[in-house]
Amino acid sequence: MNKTNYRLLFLSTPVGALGSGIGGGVELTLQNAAKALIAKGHEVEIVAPEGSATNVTKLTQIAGNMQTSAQTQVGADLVVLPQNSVLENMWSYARESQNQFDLLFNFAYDWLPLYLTPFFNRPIAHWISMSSLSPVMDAMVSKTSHLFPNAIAVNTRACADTFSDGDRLMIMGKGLDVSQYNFVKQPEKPSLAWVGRISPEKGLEDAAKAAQSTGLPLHVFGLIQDRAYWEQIKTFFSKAEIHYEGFLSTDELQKKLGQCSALLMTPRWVEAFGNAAIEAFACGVPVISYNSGGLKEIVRHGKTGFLVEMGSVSGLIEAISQLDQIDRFTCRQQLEAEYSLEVWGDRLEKWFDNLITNYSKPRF
Ligand code: HBI
Repeated sequence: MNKTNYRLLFLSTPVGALGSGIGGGVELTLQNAAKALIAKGHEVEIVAPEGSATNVTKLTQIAGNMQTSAQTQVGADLVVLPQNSVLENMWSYARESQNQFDLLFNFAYDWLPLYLTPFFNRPIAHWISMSSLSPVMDAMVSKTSHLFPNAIAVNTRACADTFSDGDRLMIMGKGLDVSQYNFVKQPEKPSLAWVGRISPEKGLEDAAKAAQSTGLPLHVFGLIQDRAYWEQIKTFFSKAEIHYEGFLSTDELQKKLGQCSALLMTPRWVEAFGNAAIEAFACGVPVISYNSGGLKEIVRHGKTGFLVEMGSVSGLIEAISQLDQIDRFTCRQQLEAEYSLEVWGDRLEKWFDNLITNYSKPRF
């Protein structure tokens, strides 16, 4: 059968401009998904808030007020939408231009795009980038998963299981552009890395404590989202050697990350995936992580890193002492086998084939 080249509209997260780091992992996910599908001959246009930047494909910037972050809506029964919301304006643009596309791909972790799905005359695929956070969002995820079976994807089974209709969600994994990451066989000197938005749910304090106990330097990469939390950690762990490296481009990040002995992942929440884990693997860096969320499905204990009991800093320290058991090339091999753009692109394309071929508006 001759392969159809799709015209796809990607709608980014409304919490921040693409490239600002405010959108966290979902910015990388969106751009890698666009790369993966463009490599397979499809066309992608990205819609994102004003001030966004990308070198991957055509970008349409939309004005309006940023959306309130879902992390501030934990447990909420209400939907919050600012006046002249960029989310509302992005979806007005989508409604006006939908007939130029075969499918829309939503990356916002928000109620509105899910609710709007039956109002459109094009299939909408949804990427749910975090675990369950609020009843009002969970209810809309469930409702949409019943109206449009297979239209909602998550990274991992662990993330899906936090939603009441988790069995109706597609487990799509993740992919990255392997050619952007250089494998480092052996770092020049021992050190630890931590990558992520610096915010309480990411548990940076545990990594600082492990660094202080082992005396190893800790290189911290990511946007300082919660300044007070960051200052608290530096004060409390004043004896730890902490180097803040900033929110870096992929190329700058991989150069420094590759020189680390291990990446510590210390999430306090059910980490939906953990982009940093596969970026570390791409550089040959083993991952020491809490045995929680998506990381349970990514890290091979004793092979590409270690999984320790949730919240156990002593477990982190124990694992750090066993790092010489890990062959760093195994990390790179797992990445290439399971998380390359080709592997992920095939999965996304099959998903879209199914949604486009079987699309029909629900009969009410
Ligand atoms: N909050 N309301 C809202 N919408 C998002 O798209 C969103 C968010 N908080 C965090 C976030 N996206 C991303 O950082 C994660 O999806 C990775």
